[in-house]
Amino acid sequence: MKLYYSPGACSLSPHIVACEAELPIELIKVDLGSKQTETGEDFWRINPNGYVPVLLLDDGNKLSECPVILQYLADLAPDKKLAPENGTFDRYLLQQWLNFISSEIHKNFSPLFDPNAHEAVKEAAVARLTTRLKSAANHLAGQPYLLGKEYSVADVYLFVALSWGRYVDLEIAKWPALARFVEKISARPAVQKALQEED
Ligand SMILES: N[C@@H](CCC(=O)N[C@@H](CS)C(=O)NCC(=O)O)C(=O)O
Repeated sequence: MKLYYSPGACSLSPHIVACEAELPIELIKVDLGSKQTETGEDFWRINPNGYVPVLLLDDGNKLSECPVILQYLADLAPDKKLAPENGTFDRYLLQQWLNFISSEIHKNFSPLFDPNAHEAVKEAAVARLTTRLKSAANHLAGQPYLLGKEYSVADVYLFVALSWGRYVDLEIAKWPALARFVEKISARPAVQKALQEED
């Protein structure tokens, strides 16, 4: 399997999950500015939307979209219990969190990284992020992980999104529950391994 990634981007989440699940994965770095891969491929041909992550399977099939790739990888290693079993109510709760992180958190960070975004757009994004992060913090105040006692791929995705706070001057530490969560997840060996591999 090949994972097309950009260092520190949302593609770090499937990278961490591959490390957690001990799945063999080949990393292909993408320059998101030029849309060229480090192997000289035109990334537009890998993903017509031009964004990472993309998971290229050994049979030639491809998957994009973080919430889907994360679940696919978790399902390849069921013994690691990184996602509740398919068909259970807990699996829908996992998907609820993955969608929340994707549309309410991840995508509200996007204007903050966009040098062409107007100040008003950035302010609106920060306001929305603030309410969504507060909601995640309230949820995590009483339990170690998003799904309760069980660590899952949703925690990995949230951890990666929270790591962007420092680049856009959004202080995650103002929510102690989130700060504790980040500290806990970042101490995991698989997380450290993926961070080192992305340099
Ligand atoms: N809907 C996609 C969004 C992925 C995404 O926003 N990727 C960013 C990095 S975090 C990216 O590659 N941006 C470059 C671009 O859109 O040109 C997903 O969930 O995977």
